[in-house]
Amino acid sequence: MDYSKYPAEPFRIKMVEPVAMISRKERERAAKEAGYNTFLLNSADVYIDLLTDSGTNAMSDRQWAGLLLGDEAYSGSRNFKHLENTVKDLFGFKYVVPTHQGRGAENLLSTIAIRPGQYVLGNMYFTTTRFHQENNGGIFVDIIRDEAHDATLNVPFKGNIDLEKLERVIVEKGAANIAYVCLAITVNLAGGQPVSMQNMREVSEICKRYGVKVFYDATRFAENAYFIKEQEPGYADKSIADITREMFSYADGCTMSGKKDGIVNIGGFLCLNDEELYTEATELVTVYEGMPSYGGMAGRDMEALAIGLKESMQFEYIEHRIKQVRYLGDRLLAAGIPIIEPVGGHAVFLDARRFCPHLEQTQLPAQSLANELYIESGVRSMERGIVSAGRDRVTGENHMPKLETVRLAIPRRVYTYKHMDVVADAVIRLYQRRHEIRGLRFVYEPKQLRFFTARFEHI
Ligand code: PM9
Repeated sequence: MDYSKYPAEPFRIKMVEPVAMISRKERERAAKEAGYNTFLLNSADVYIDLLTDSGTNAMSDRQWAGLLLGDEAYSGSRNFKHLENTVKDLFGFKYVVPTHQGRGAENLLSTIAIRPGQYVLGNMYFTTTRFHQENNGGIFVDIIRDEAHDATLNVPFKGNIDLEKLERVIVEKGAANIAYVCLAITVNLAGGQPVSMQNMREVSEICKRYGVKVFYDATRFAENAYFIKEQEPGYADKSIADITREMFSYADGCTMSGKKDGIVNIGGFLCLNDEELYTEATELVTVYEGMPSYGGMAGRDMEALAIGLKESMQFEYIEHRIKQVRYLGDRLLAAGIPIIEPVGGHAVFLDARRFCPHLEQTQLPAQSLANELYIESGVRSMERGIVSAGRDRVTGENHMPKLETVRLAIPRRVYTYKHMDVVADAVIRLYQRRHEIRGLRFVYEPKQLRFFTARFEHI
């Protein structure tokens, strides 16, 4: 084993949670009872849970200690001060509004910054983000570079915004009709692909020229910062903290789900520089989340988040994090399994189009593959394809994303390299009998964010 390529865990394990695998017959029953939707499985029926890296992280001893310092006053909690000061210090924004999780922040931002009929430009959609943008009358326009929609292209910084597309849309629609640019670091549905510092700088320059605001989806900012350090000329000797500070210097604010790079189980926030927007956000947060000094989080949650944000920027932590995910990807690539390349920050994405070429996209190949992987091995993953993409609000037609994938998302500090081996072996076994994977169809389709609670049956 090359330990610089795949570093050992930079932590000792001091508490464990036993996991068990039920039999294949029981998994078949569980999958059926869950309507062939991996979201609806009971966690007790799952062996290795790669459904999401969101809120599934293992907290450190310091974070657990922080929980005991929770100041559960209704308002003015000292833990909020700690969180607020930490975020201001790390990200450099003027104002911080706490929320219960990322979509709470998305709701606030979309409500205060979008007028109905305005366009919101983004580097690929994300499910909850686009929901809130559209729910507030925004029209989402994807301006990510074309390569991001092709799973086979192995190019760095595949999450970058296409600057020509950005400028063209601003000129065509008129700057006044652009609500803002939403730049995600990293881009989840493109495979956890990072955005380069140069791209952030150039996006900021163009947007400033036209008077358009730029808000980041900062959910996986530390992973993005690591990729910049590793791959962008001029950043090898900079700390993750310096890179983070520079990244955010090109933004007017951000939404954050603390459940990812905050390394906690719940929490989030909105950052802003504009005082008027901040005032509006504080008025609105009391409606949907709670006081501007807790926003739906307990005091102890805010304490754990303040500590987790700092831990996610420690070099040993983030290097292991990225390289453990890469290890799983490398094992799959070595076995000829089709995945999104390059391997991104938080997950490995199986390319269901190439895995199941015998299934049409309308036969939900990624949903089918995710289910078969569970039945094969007890490994839970998530569909990220046509089901997640949902329907066009105007025409009612299915969005047909080019990427039809199954995401193996790795929770932070939870699983070992051996677990990655178990997952890789399961995928490889399934690949050998991939022709047996049958398509699915909806039997229950929720009106919004359908992937969470939809039910399916075999065609
Ligand atoms: N992401 C994920 O599994 C959890 C919910 S969707 C299955 O990837 C980005 C880039 C995210 C994200 C959540 C949110 C919303 C915003 N942006 O889940 O509300 O990946 O904290 O964050 C999930 P919350």
